[in-house]
Amino acid sequence: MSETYIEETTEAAARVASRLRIDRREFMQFCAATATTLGLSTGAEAAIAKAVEKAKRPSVIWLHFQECTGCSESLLRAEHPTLEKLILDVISLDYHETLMAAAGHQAEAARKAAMKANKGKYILVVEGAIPTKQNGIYCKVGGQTAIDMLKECAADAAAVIAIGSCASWGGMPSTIPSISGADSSPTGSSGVADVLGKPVVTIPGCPPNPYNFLATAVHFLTFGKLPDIDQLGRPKFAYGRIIHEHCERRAHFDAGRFALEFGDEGHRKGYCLYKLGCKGPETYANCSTIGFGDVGESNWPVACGHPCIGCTEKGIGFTKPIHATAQLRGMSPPASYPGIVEQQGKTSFASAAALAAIAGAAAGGAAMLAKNLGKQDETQAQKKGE
Ligand code: FSX
Ligand code: SF4
Ligand code: F3S
Repeated sequence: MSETYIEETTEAAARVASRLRIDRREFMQFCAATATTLGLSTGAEAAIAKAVEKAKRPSVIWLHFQECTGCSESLLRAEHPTLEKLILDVISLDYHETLMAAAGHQAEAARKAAMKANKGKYILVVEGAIPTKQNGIYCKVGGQTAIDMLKECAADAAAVIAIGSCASWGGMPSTIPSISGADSSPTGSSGVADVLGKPVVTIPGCPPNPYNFLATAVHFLTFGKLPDIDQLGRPKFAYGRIIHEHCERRAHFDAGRFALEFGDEGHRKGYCLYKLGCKGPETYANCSTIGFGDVGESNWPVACGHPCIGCTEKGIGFTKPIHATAQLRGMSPPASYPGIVEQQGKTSFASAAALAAIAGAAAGGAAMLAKNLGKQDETQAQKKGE
């Protein structure tokens, strides 16, 4: 990087910092963290700093349907004072039902005016599922069904982002009640892509991590396009790996140390939560690497001592029983997967090697793993007085 470039970046950062009334270093830290979250190479923070300073903020129209407003809450109530300032600086939030001062006809007029003024250029963000049963009568805003409002707003949008699991795939409102004969949710709650009949960017999570939205918006601002997505519309930078891969309790999983009950010794010692139903091994998200709300450590479910419920993952979150154990990818339990708590000497080398493979351990570590699995059981049995 040339000296001029560094100087220009420093000046750009100083201008944004003064505009937001935050420290310049804090702003550069944000740019560096966003570049890292996006998986960009070193130096990309300079491009981000310049884009945030210069680029015209994209107009955002934010709709709310079947949801709890947790997506907006997590975005705007972060402990860190700069987060919401940055969000509101990076985008121009022109219509947001729960934040705008306008109400009734005034609010509807504001939405139409923003759509007209930014035709073909605005980003449509949708929070909440869309009820589709009985022509969508279960959710109406200003007399219009969610289905009609979504279609109307999506028609002239430059990009559509479904924020939260509800908008991504139906989320909690799409849960099928456990009564006989029910084969769908009472209101037919659906995700945005299903209603529009075309793929959209999805940022699942209940609520989703605000940084994933912010990083997506910054990517749009810096490169003029949305980040690469997977087949479910999820940005690959955030949903490319399972939580289990980078979990801080992973060493305990590999060594066979598990919490068996809430509050037991293993739980108090921070052991792996797999046996309590942690869905980290089958859930794609970056919770274990970026945390939530910028409040420091212990700021994601597993760090707080609760198993991941798979809230980002269709078919897992709000669907799979909360204490059911996760499917370990790459093998089919129970045939090839050993009982994690086995007497020492009973765990076969082959089954331990298979576990070691899925756990990412080297094959050579399998013997040690088998030993540890046995030891774990022995210790736990001794403590229980068995
Ligand atoms: Fe709530 Fe959003 Fe969950 Fe849904 O987040 S936190 S119910 S994903 O749409 O408001
Ligand atoms: Fe972490 Fe859950 Fe994996 Fe255990 S099972 S290592 S708690 S993600
Ligand atoms: Fe959700 Fe699991 Fe992350 S419950 S917030 S995907 S740790």
